[in-house]
Amino acid sequence: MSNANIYANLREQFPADLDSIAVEADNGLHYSWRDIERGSAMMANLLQSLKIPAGSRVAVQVEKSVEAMMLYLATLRAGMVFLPLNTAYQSAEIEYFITNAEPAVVVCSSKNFGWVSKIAFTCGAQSVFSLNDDRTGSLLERAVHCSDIHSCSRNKDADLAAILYTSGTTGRSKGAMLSHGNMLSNAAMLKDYWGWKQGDVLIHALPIFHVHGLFVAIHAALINGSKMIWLNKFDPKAVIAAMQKATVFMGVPTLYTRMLSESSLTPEAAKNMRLFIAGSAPLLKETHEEWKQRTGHKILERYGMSETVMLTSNPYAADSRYQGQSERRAGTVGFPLPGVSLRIAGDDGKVLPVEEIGGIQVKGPNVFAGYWRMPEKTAEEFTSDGYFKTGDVGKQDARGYVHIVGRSKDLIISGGYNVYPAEIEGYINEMTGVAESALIGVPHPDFGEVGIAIVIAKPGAALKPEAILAALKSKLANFKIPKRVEIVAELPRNTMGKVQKNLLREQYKVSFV
Ligand code: MLC
Ligand code: AMP
Repeated sequence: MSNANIYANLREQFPADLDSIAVEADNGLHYSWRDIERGSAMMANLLQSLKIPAGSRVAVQVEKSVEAMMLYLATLRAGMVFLPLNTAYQSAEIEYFITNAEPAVVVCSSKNFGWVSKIAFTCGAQSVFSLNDDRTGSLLERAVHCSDIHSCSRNKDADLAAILYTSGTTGRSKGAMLSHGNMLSNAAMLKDYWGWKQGDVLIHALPIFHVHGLFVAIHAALINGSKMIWLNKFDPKAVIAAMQKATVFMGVPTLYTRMLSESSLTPEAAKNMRLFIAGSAPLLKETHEEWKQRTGHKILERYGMSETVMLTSNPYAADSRYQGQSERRAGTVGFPLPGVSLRIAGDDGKVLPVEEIGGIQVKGPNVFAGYWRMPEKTAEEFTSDGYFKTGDVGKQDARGYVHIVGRSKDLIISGGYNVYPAEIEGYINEMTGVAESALIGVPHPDFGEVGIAIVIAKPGAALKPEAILAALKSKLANFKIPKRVEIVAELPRNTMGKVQKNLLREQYKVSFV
């Protein structure tokens, strides 16, 4: 029987010449395919030497580096479950994830080792290692003594490969359980759908703790045996310079708008490029248009989620297998990907005809099995016939293109990161002198959307916006901090007493644009 382990399948596509370059890192180091194979083998052997059972969680909060990618591959090879954590998360957030996922192994930066290891050991972790972006830390010190030969774990499609938490803290955050089969089916299909070919080179400039940078980008390059030009941090000038020797780029819309501000972005700079892909947040039509004018390329927009990996995509090129799918249309997220079944449902759950707006529901080999240890939440999010309710609101037009027009979930997407208002409101509401609060998303030229907190004081209390912001900064990841706090006398409510966030969004919509 074939092995569904993702690493085993990616490894099969490595080029025959293992000494050719797999990753060109921005610190000047070049890693061969053999380095990736050997480095991840040593780390996998280290993980297995800990005598923890298959399926153990390995929680990782480290700065981006090629070694961090190897740790991801090592976890897969060892048959364990990877749990990536945003580097911006602070102690209360990390404590929630570790308590909930109960990892056997935690890996963090040396600078955070003190507080992270305390949380980890309190929650029953067996080992805590450090790993830094300059190739230092106890993980590598230990792994270097392990064999560089490793026999990959054998897995079935349904075996758990990763858990991705989809929001903040305070008990509401849910761990989406993705299997080897979910991710492998998606990677193999995208290789074909996006026309990956020999000689393609990917510019990797995204963080590697979310679906976009970790799965879509890394899997795409590895399953095509393609070299990556690796930037630990996004820098618009460096990406534009790298286009000379690359062919594919993936980014959230903010990365595109930041590059558009650079005078070095010209058709000449982008002439070697084959494909620009955007997703994770809505790409404005203006950005699409401006990019076309400045580079001659039409950005290909696609849509996905932590729970489903990729769901829809604009077409790469005309293909007789997908008739009618040839044009990349700005303002749409394209067609349901091959194998993905997508429908639009009304509030009553009935499937709606084309052009009608409703909730987007999906089914397919890429759709996750459920939320970690939350069977009730999982049951709520699936229909009785097995469709996952995405929480996104949209329509499918007569030509089959999917349009996302809003969200039924109260969510702000800022620079490609998700911010759940309920979490931030919870923190604000606990502050002395606060009666209540509402966090709303408003348009922003750089991040697409940012949060504004509207706060009501208790009678007699004198609240200061700066104090509220400072208190939030001490507790929450920086991207979740509202860009402004407004103290007001009252919040607009409907007859049921519910805060009308749509009115607030309308009132504050020109705050930053
Ligand atoms: C940084 N800041 C943000 C922010 N990122 N504020 C709001 N939203 C964000 N996304 C703030 C910090 O709080 C800080 O504020 C200041 O900006 C500088 O921080 P920084 O870390 O130096 O920022 P920078 O490096 O410029 O980061 C911006 C960015 C980054 C756009 C490069 O946010 C990013 O890499 N975004 C990509 C997210 C991503 O990969 N999403 C994929 C999700 S997967 P202060 O006040 O402290 O100075 C998914 C599924 C799918 O959604 O379909 O793909
Ligand atoms: P996450 O939970 O971080 O994986 O974020 C997933 C959410 O990002 C989706 O449910 C959408 O709301 C949003 N998203 C992803 N891609 C797009 C896109 N191309 N356009 C609009 N929203 C998107």
